[in-house]
Amino acid sequence: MSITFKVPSIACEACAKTITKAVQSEKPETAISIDVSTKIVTVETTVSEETIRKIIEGTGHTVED
Ligand SMILES: [Cu+2]
Repeated sequence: MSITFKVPSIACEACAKTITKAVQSEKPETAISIDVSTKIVTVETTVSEETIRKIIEGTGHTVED
């Protein structure tokens, strides 16, 4: 399942790396790509949207509804 999130607090490549690392350390089977310019996070995963959202929020970033 492919899910996209808008994360307006992503400002640079380091933010993207932080989020990528957090998601992949908790859910290693998840493929994640982040477009820093559009602040769109795309994940390919079997876990729920809510789970991924919580991981992203756990890094201090804000996911737009
Ligand atoms: Cu940053």
